[in-house]
Amino acid sequence: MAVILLTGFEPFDGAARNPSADAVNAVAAGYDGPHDLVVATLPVAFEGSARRLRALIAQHSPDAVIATGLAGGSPRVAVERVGVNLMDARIPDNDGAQPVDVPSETDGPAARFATLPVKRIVQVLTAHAIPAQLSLSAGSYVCNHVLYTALGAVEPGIPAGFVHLPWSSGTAPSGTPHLAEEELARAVRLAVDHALDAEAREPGGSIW
Ligand code: PCA
Repeated sequence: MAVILLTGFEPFDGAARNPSADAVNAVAAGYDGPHDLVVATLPVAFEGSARRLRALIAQHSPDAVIATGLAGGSPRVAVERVGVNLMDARIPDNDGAQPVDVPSETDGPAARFATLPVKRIVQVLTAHAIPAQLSLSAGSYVCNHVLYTALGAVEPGIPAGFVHLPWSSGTAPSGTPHLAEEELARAVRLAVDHALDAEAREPGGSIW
């Protein structure tokens, strides 16, 4: 049985909830698929999130890693293509740390590409009428740090990546874009279901 590590994040920046934790917990609660799903909520802290993620990977040796987090303001589910070796925090993390212009890993490469089948996942979400897109930047806060860390921590050949979620209907500050809670959970479930698929490679190379 394939082990899939699926993570969300705790609330941050004064919010009461983080829709990513709600979504991964909803997926875990209703999971009836063929994989062994390991679900965790990471702290929104540079050091703590990386430590926890590395420990989870070491403990469970997952066959795929899908981290999720909130991209407040986004109207769509965004499947991240790349994590950059940069921590540049606009606000302090939940431990009060606010690194500025600091690499995630001192001697690490400038960037690491996600190894999940990102185009395939966007295609599947779109086919299920869930607003979704590829994204070329996960920012420079804790989500990007977790993506970069995950890609460096997994064994070679293990798909890993990050899915940014919009606010959910129940958590969105007024006036911000949001999707229904069930839709976010369905998006995450579809990412789990297709994490081990082959990447979608069209003749010509682009899905756009
Ligand atoms: N979103 C933040 C960190 C935690 C989360 O859910 C980010 O995009 O970096």
